[in-house]
Amino acid sequence: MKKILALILTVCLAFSVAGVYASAETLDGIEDIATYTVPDATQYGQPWYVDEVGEYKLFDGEIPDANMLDAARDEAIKENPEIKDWYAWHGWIALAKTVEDAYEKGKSVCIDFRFEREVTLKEMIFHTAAMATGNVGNPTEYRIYVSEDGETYNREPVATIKGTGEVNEAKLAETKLTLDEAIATSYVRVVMDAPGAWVFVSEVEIYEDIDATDAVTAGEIIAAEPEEESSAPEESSEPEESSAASSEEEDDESSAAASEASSEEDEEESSRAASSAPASSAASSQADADDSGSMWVWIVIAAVVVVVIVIVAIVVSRKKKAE
Ligand SMILES: [Ca+2]
Repeated sequence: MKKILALILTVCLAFSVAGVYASAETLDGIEDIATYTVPDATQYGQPWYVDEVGEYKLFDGEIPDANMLDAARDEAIKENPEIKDWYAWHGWIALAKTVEDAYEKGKSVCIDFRFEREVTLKEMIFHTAAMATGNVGNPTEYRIYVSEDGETYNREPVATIKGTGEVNEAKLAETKLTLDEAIATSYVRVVMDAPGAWVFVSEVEIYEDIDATDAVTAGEIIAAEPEEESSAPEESSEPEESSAASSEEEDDESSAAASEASSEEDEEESSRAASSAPASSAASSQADADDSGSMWVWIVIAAVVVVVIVIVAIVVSRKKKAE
């Protein structure tokens, strides 16, 4: 009896291991074909402790621990007691939203990544640090946008994840963001919400799913979005302001016909958007379900068949013993 039980367990284990392998994506690191910039657009924040020319601190493999941070600070102060940028060392970049000469708290900063070829983006891992002093915090939220040309990004993030959000306490954070479906793109923008004045990023890992051969492209995602005058992602998060502004303009024109026509257009546009967006996401999730779902159905059927055979064998052997 014990032997039979062991056999059943072995068979079940074998099937679950096979299932895990069958459903796993093949992820491949793509930092070696990536470069990045920290746009000097006040809307997104300003680079501060940035890379020297030809230097890519975010891909140098150095992820500081607390001791390294303290050592870097002590060394910098020893060299120059007046130094303000204590943490401007080789391991990372620091970003802050600034207003003229002052830092603004709780704003968003961004990094734009560019790849040498179209990649099937699947996962990003961000290594950041919060500091005990200096208003340095781990982002409270990460948002990912994609672009076809490196200039126009989609408005709705293709993925969003909460960060740990510590500020003014020493805490290193590792935040992993995985896309539901891989996206084919050469340009990726990451927007981070800062809990304080600074975001310190030491390393970014980027992975593509090399099995995702029919991934939706950045161009398709952008084309599926409703048209809007602005293409900046952060502006779209303030719909109240922009709609108030446009209705004011209409009032100035004092043309009832014009505003009626434009509101009809808006309705048409928004209904088109509403119908197209869920349709495409439903399609992709359906494809996903077909893909991995059918695999699991067969594995479960096979497992059930094996278990039934084993049970029948047990019953038969017992009957024989009884006879
Ligand atoms: Ca680094």
